[in-house]
Amino acid sequence: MSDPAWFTSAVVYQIYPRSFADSNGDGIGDLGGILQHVDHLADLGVDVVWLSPIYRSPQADNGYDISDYQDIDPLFGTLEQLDELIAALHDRGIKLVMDLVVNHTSDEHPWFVESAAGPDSPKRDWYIWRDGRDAQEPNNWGSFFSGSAWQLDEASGQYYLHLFDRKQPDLNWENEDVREAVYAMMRWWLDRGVDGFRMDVINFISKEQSFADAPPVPGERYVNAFQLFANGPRIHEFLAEMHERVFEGREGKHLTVGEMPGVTTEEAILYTDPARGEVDMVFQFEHVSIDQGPTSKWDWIGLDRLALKQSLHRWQTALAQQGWNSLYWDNHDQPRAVSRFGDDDPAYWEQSAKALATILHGMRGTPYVYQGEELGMTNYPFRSADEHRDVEAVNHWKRVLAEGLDQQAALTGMAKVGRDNARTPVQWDASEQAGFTTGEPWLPVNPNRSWLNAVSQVGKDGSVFEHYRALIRLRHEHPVFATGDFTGLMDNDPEIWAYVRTLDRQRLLVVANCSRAPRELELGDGWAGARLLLGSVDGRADVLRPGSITLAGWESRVYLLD
Ligand code: ISL
Ligand code: CA
Repeated sequence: MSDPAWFTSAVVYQIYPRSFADSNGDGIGDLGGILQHVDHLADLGVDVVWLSPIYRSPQADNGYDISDYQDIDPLFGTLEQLDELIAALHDRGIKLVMDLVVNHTSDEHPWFVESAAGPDSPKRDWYIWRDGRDAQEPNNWGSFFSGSAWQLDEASGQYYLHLFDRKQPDLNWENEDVREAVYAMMRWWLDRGVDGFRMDVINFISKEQSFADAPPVPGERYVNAFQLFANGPRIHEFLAEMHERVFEGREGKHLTVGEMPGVTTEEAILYTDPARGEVDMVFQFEHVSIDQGPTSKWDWIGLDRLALKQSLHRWQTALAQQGWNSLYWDNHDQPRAVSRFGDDDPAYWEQSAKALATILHGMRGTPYVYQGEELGMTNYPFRSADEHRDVEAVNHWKRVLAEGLDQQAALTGMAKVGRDNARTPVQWDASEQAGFTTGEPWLPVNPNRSWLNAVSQVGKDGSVFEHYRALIRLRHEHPVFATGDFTGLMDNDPEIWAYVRTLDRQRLLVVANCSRAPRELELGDGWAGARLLLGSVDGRADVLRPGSITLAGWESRVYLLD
């Protein structure tokens, strides 16, 4: 085998700037705040930072609606501060990856303003304009953020497509000038010193050009037309072209990760096969859809932990020979991992946060840590609809009211899977605003900041933070973490999460008890003599003896035999 790619042993940390740290007291996190905390990232030991969007934006979707790709929104700071951040990170050996949001722009982007000027505009074709059908939308496609995916432009009488908010019109990737403009922008950022891109919903950029109706869903006026815009006819062509036009001939170790809702293992292999030159890795969505019912993301049906484990193990096995995957429990769009997949009851919170970390970081793939995850931050105790700020939740609630849908079910869904769970301020210390701001934070701080915060964990033996730090160090030290083969153990046990990684003579054993009750495990004599690399409970024997072991509730361990 040729040398494994550098990112197989790397760990990425995601910053959602709005909620990370505020340096000027306006209650909104900013670049100045990130600059104050770069040592937190260096202490943790991560290799790459992925920064959610900080470009100029009307903030309809917290920056995922961009009106200028080549400037920083004053809310977050200046280009000079970004240069400073790149330098501060590079000084510490950390790369910076920017968010690339090019399925759509803001409706305030000059490209769209020009496109909307009229049917004869030279940029008309840069977006997706269609005539209506019988004085209604061109088709039945629904927006991810409720309602139709088409917005009527009164002046021209035509509609434009927006898969997300109406302030996020979709670019027309069939148009070569659009593609060249995007590639030029990407090169500009690489020239400025950034190390790659996380590509927002990048598997949506090639749409089925018929714009036919999606199969109707009884009782729904607008439906998710997923199969007509995800992984579309020219997607591989576009990504290969992007790779060639942007990265070819460039020195350095870049990182590209495609966010791809609905991607299958078969497609992921194609997207990430190095020989095809598309992206380094994908974000798949299978494991973050397991607690969702068939109708929508708000239809929360509770967690089937066996299904969760089997899903992740299936991805491990499917990409064993070819392809590379990202590993993540949460991000700015998902509820907090420990509340969703672990147990955030104070009695089990710490062990379960460490168990989730152990399970994920022991796998094959590139692990991602979402800000606050390294502290075991939890969901926010949402009680009412007006506590939510996110456009997705706000629009959903409007629809629930307008259509007389079940309010209690909607509130439960919003509390369980609403995106603002991940967006409450990072808890730096125990003070009232958790050290996030000297002003009023844009979203309230979780009340558990009194005991759950960075100050009480950094440098404290046995803390969640120190556990993450240890796992990241292990990936750097032992190649078996990066490239070892994966074999699932006890695949039908809903509580024990266990697997083996193998590389040459090295064998790694990862075991976690995903339940409150202690569990006895028969490991078999083959593991006698294995060294305990990391455990979540203090005082366990350093070396495994023949026979069984007993894991306390939510305890996890990593053993190495070589
Ligand atoms: O989960 C989803 C589909 O399975 C959708 O909510 C959505 O496609 C997905 O989360 C895409 O997210 C990204 O694009 C959005 C933005 O709001 C998110 O913050 C971003 O991560 C539009 O830019
Ligand atoms: Ca600020």
